Amino acid sequence: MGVLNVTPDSFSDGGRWLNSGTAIAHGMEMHSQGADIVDVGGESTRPGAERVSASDELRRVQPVVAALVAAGVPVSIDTMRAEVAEACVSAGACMVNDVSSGLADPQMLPYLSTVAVPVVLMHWRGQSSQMDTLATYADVVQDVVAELHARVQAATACGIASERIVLDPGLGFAKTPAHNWQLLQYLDVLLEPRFPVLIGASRKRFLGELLAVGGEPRSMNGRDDATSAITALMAAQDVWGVRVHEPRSSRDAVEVVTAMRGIR
Ligand code: PMM
Repeated sequence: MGVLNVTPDSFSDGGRWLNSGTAIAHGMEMHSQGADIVDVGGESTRPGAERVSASDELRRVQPVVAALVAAGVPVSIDTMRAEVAEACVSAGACMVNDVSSGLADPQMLPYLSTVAVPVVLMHWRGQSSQMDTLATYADVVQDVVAELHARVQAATACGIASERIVLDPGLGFAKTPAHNWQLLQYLDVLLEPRFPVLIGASRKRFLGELLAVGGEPRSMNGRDDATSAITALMAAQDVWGVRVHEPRSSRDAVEVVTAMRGIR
C-alpha cells in the first residue's frame, strides 16, 4: 500500500503532494513501482496535529481519488470521517482506512455497513493532538489486541461482515518507540485471530530514533532501507499488507520473501 498524503503537514511527506496534479502523478508512480493499493489521505495524523474541516479534507482528496480510479489504480481512502469515506467510495475507492476504527465519527461504522468494501480498523486511543499522553499500557500487546477486538465487535454489531475487516496495530499512535518494537516482535499474537493485518511502520519516528547518530534522529528520507527491512520481516510472517512511502524497495523485499518461500 503506497502512502499518498494530500496534506500540508503530514510528518513524512507533508506539503509534497498538496497539488492535485502532483499527487495524482505520484499515486500513479507508486502503483507502477509495485503498490497494489494507493492510500489517499487529506488529514495529517502526525502527533500534535490539529484537525482540518471536512470540506477541506474532501477538497484535497476527492479529485485525486477520482483521477487515480479513472487511471485504474486501486485506491484506499484514509479518513476518520464517514462523509469523506462515502464521497470517495462513490468516486470508486475500493477500501476505507479509518485510523480511529470508527471511534472519531459515530457515523463511520453505520455508513460502512451500507457498502461492501474492505475496512481497515486501526488501534487508536484519541486524536493526534493528545495521543502522546495516551501511551500508557499494562501490556501493550495484550491491550492493543483487546482494544482492537472491541472495535471488531463494534463493527460486526453494526453489520460489517468480519471477512471485510483488516486490523492494524497503529504504530506510533499513542505508542512509544518501545511499544512499537514490542508490537512488531509479538505480531503473532495479533495475527492469531486470523484477521488480515496491515502494518504502517514506514519512516516513522521510532525508525529515526533507531538510526540516530549522536542523539540526532535519522532524517525522514533516510529511513526507507529500515522500512524495507521491516517489510521483509512482516512478509515472512504473512502480514496482509504494509503501508509505505517508497513502494519499490518494499515490493522487492516481498518478492525476495516470496521466492525464498517457494523453495520449501
Ligand atoms: N499511519 C499514518 C496514517 N495512516 N493508516 C494505517 N492503517 N496505519 C498506519 O500506521 C497509518 C495510517 C501516519 O503516517 P503518515 O503520516 O506517514 O501517513
